Amino acid sequence: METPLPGVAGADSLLGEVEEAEAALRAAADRALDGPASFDAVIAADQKIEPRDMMPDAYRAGLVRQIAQHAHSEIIGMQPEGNWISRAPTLRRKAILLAKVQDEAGHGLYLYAAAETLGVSREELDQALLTGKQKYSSIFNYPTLSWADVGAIGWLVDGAAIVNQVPLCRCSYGPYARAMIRVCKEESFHQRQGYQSLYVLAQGTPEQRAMAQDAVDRWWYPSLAMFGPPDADSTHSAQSMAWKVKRFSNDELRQRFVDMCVPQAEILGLTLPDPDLRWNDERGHYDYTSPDFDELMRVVKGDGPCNRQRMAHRNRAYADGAWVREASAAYAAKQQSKRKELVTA
Ligand code: BYC
Repeated sequence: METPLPGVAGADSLLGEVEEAEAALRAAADRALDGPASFDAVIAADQKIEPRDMMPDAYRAGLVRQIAQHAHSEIIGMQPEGNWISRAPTLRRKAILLAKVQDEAGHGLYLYAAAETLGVSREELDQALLTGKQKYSSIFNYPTLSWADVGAIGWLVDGAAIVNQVPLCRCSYGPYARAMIRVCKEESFHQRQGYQSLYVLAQGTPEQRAMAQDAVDRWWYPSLAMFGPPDADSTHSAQSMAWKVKRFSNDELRQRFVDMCVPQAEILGLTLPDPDLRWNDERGHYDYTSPDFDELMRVVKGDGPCNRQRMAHRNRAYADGAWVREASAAYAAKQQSKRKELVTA
């Protein structure tokens, strides 16, 4: 018997924002500025910068940094949940989890393709991840200890990802904004599946309920840390916001996430592990305890509970996939020479 899913308060309005951003993207294409416009004029007019447009080197480099890290996060992010595919409690849950993890691979591919439009190759991006030159989100360096972690990741990690990524649907770089629209629609679905899975556990036996609570206790602060350092310590925010890549600061988005999660936790009947979490009438927001930002920086620098394991697994998978890359390159070369023969015949 399927448990009916109560409303995911706040999630519908985020999906509405994605749809508005999609409509705005279409409208922007219709009223593109006449003739060649300067980079600053395009940004000021809230139009999109496209791959062949002139752009400052630092804008290009900043985008490569963020989009590549984002793509790497999607790919590394397959590991913690992938850990439970073979141990999902039912065939239905296994099929759902398989599809979700596969979606994350797809997100990685959209994002690598967006980064490639900026003049970097896939091989360079792969090497930057494999050698540790480029990073990925801190959140994926934490272990998935129980089945409930899959639900907590869907609810909290995908939830934080949507809050962070919905504004990126209005980012000034066209290929990134377009990729984000598709990603956000899928992430929104992922969040609902995590929420539903946790809801079932929270309504279950005392052991299942305790398992769900334990997962929420462990994933809450790492999810808050996903939004990055506090605004005062954020090195890229000011420039990124001036270029309309980022639309809101790290702390603004973190607050938005907290405000969204509190009513959702009440529906789930689970407690967020923060004794100081309470509504502040004056601010119109929940007050909350910040995550440990020293821990965030330690994890980003490579010293989290699973950094070594994640990178070792990724390097192994890359090496194991060498024959697939060779075979597809050989096939592409064969097709190209066939096309050449046809043209010259
Ligand atoms: N983890 O100046 P700041 C997913 C770094 S995957 C690691 O504020 P910025 C999913 C930051 O990079 C979703 N590093 O940076 C997949 C910078 O270092 P560098 C992943 C972090 O860029 C599978 C330094 O700290 N989402 O949804 O303005 C299953 C200073 O920070 C983190 C994205 O990638 C962190 N948490 O803002 C389930 C979103 N925080 O580069 C789900 C796209 C900060 O100078 N990215 N750093 O060495 C962004 O929106 C922004 O890059 C951030 C950081 C908000 C993350």
